[in-house]
Amino acid sequence: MDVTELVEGVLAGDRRAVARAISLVEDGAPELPELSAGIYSRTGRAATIGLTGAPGVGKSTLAGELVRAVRARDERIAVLAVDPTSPFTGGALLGDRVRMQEHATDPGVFIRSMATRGHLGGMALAAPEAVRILDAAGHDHVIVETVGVGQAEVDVAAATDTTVVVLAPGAGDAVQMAKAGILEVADVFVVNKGDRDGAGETARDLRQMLHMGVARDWSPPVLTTTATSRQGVDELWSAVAAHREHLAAGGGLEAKRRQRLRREVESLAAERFRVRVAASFDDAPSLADDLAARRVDPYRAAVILGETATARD
Ligand SMILES: Nc1nc2c(ncn2[C@@H]2O[C@H](COP(=O)(O)OP(=O)(O)O)[C@@H](O)[C@H]2O)c(=O)[nH]1
Ligand SMILES: [Mg+2]
Repeated sequence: MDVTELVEGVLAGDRRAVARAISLVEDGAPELPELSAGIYSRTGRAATIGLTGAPGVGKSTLAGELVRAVRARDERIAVLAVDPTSPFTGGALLGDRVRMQEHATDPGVFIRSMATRGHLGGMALAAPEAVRILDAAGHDHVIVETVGVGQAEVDVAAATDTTVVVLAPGAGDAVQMAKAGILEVADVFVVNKGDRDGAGETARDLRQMLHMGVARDWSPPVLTTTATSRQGVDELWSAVAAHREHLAAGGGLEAKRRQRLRREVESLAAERFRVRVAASFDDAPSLADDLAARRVDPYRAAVILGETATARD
């Protein structure tokens, strides 16, 4: 494959090139480093938004409405629906596409689902590269929707400029979120299905829970929406914009992105080293024997293995 051509296609915003590039990310293809090198200097423009919350709370419906709001201003937007736990893009993500069907033929909108396949380090490392591809392709906004609210999903959704946590009326949700560490990473809370009984109560419970938490320099607002009738969507968009302005004004956006990149590179480097270490037992054939015969203890063996891995080329 001609990666130079692919890079040019992505930078020109060509949809097929973008789709192809994201498939390379999913597969952890060997062309990935070259692709990354080609696009990286052209990233950093897009505003990124993470949408997380339990399955069925209305994330995709809300994403579709946010797309509509962005398109009304004639800006470009991409939605990346991510399933960090499944190697297949399963039913949940298919449902997402149905929910955003009306935007499918709009050239200013790119919708794509993504699952982990071959990528080293899984979705936590694959998703940021996919977002950069969408960014380099000229989308003004990139929404990252995760299928659920587990640790992997929270990590993916939190790797954005603004993380939106969506709930629906009903007991248990807020407690579950506190456990998953979501209260700390959320910048905006949405209680969707505002047309259902108990929406007010859920919002109240959530506000109370937030009051008990540690004070932050940004107090996450708790909004109520009814995505199916478009109620509260403009307010949600305003809250996202306000958070972004807050970040930008205090230099926090740069700091947040910088920290995110550091963590990403640390994980990439660690993953590379882990693979080398695993392969290094072959370079030190007697080490396993020495270990088994109790001539070398595990701590000493780890040092030897690490050195063997470092010397590997
Ligand atoms: N009553 C009601 N139903 C909603 C609302 N928003 C979404 N839904 C419905 O909830 C279901 C799940 O929505 P979906 O967007 O796929 O949720 P996701 O799994 O979080 O992405 C769909 O049948 C939606 O039509 C809402 O505000 N009120
Ligand atoms: Mg969805």
